[in-house]
Amino acid sequence: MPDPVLLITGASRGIGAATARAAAGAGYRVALLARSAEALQDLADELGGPDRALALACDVADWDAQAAAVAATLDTFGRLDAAFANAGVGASRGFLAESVDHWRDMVLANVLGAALTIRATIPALKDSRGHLLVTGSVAGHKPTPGSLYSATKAAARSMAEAARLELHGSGVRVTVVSPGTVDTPFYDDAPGNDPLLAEDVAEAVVFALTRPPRVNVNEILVRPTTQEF
Ligand code: NJP
Repeated sequence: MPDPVLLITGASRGIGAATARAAAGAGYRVALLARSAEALQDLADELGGPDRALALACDVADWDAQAAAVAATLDTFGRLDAAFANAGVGASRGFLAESVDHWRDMVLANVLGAALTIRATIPALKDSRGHLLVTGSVAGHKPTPGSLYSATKAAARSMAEAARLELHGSGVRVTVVSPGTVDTPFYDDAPGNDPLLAEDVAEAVVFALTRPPRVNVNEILVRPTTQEF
């Protein structure tokens, strides 16, 4: 059995990069997608180079780019066992805050981008009876005042459940990983006291990935112990 292959969007830093490191440590080969080509290549080199990690510069809002990245993954590694739709963008709260252009980029990355990852990977995941994972958020469970970001993450969570229902019977598992505050470049300065580290979320992803095939961990909600909401 060749080593399994995990495709990760938003792999250039933060939760995606930490998940790539954790999954590589658990024996996965990884396909790394984001727009920052140099950061992806540095991470691919760190994880063992072309036999173990593939850097694929890609805007998740671009269907042709995502389809090409999945095709390149299959060409290089010959299989796809799991896909983690993790790329995402935040925004300040307030319907009068942020620019309309920033809102557009956020909605395209968090909602359309995740949908395109699902669309691009479903055929290969059905072939491998694989695993689809989506990054949600505590904010997707409960809107916060003036947060369009919350709405995008509610959509991501709903999309994952829609995919689970569509894929029922195919052997493909679907997991939403919904973190509270994580200290990543997502924030200039992560709020609260003692936030999660990217590695904490990465461990949750690898936990779901490495359960036996009969076990589908549908959702992991993980907050810092200090976080109330
Ligand atoms: O954020 P950050 P996190 N096309 O900024 C990529 C969610 N979350 O790791 O393209 C392709 O360090 C970007 O790469 P680049 C959050 O909503 C977080 O914390 O090179 N890639 C980078 O790799 C998101 O869904 C917290 O700029 C695009 C990555 O996304 C996920 O966790 C709490 C892209 C962002 O890395 C990872 O966020 C929570 C595009 N169009 C949920 N746009 C938290 N940090 O507290 C962005 O509940 N990326």
